Amino acid sequence: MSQRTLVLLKPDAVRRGLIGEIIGRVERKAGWTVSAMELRTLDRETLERHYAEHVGRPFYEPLVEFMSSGPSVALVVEGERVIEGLRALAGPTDPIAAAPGSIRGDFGTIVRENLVHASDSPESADREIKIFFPELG
Ligand code: IDP
Ligand code: MG
Repeated sequence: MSQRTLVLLKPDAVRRGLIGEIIGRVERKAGWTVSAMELRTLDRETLERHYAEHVGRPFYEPLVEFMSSGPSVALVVEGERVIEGLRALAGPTDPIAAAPGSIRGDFGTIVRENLVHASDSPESADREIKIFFPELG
């Protein structure tokens, strides 16, 4: 079942020079391909759309501050069960709870600065791809 998912390499990942490391892990999965990519500092409006479900939560404002603090890399990745697969590659939200071998488990310690975003469902992937790459609709 080939799918598309929206991945963000968050500002901490870019600042720490982990773009290649993280994209390398994605590329090494058989048959997965990067089909769109852009380096860009995200503005509040884009982040409010992207994180709409979290607006008003206590962690929302600091999350937007962090996510707009420097450039991110936005990617569309395509391939077999890539939505579920990218969430597994990333690991759970809390990097301390994330297993070693996952991106968050290998590189993170702070919940907010957990290196990557990956769409959590086909509906989220469609919605999020439209935000970052409207031309892919
Ligand atoms: P996810 O990225 O694993 O899907 P979500 O619950 O959708 O996690 O939260 C979005 C992002 O908000 C997380 O990746 C993390 O950066 C941040 N976040 C979530 N919960 C907390 C929290 O309790 N404290 C600080 N930041 C949080
Ligand atoms: Mg989420």
